Amino acid sequence: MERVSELQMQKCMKRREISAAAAAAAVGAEESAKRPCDRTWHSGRDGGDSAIRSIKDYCRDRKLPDDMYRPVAGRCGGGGGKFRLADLVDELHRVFAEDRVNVEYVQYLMESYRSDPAEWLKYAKFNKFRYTRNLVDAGNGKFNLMVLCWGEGDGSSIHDHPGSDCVMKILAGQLTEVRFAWPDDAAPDHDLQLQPMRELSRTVLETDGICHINDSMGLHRVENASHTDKAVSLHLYCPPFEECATFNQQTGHKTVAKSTFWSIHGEKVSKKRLEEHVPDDN
Ligand code: 2CO
Ligand code: FE2
Repeated sequence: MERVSELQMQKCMKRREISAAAAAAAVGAEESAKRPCDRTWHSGRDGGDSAIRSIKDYCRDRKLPDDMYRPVAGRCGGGGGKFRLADLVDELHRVFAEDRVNVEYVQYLMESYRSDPAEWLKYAKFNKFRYTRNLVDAGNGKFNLMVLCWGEGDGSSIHDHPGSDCVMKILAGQLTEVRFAWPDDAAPDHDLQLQPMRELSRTVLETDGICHINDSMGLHRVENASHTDKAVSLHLYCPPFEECATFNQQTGHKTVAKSTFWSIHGEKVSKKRLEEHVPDDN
């Protein structure tokens, strides 16, 4: 594996702990930009045991407390029973109460949850024209958790995740994540140039699959390529954001777009409130 450059290291440093994609950063931001849905650990056959070990080793090496990271119910000796959506939310609140959070552990939690429609159906509110964002939990201000509903053929535009880590999990159907390199802002006369954006990778995510992205890993577009099936996904953003940049694939031109909710805690947001923020396709 390539070593990360000094510059990339500095870029990643700021979020090294929150984004303990740190392990990913150690692997190399450049390397991870080439890989879609980079996962810095693999739960494998041991049900996540190695993930917990690697998270704890990471913390120990850096003299960070590791006692808040533990196996969850039903996984690697974490006790029997089911790890429900409510358990996921509780566990997220527990770890995000700390100043620093290991994103590998957040990935582990998101993967450990097994999609059960009975638990998330109340949040799954569709719009026939575009994908919807439905808030499940506002966290403690450090993260938020939402259900996204994708009709047949729906897709986002190419966008960033301003300063945030995004962990996304498929709850139903399939989604395709297309990852792009950032446009080259350094190019002379960038504003005048038409530069098609460079596609880095394309990954089909199946139900219960997860994916992780932050700005150091590139930009992405998510789409439901199916013309017969809807799709639903669960997204955690840390920290939450209210707007992001969207990019024109042909020119790389950037626009700022509001990220609005279609429903909050299962209640549809009023038309008036939605009209105050005309939703952009982000
Ligand atoms: N980031 C997009 C949004 O929050 C969804 S694509 O997955 O990150 O609307
Ligand atoms: Fe996204």
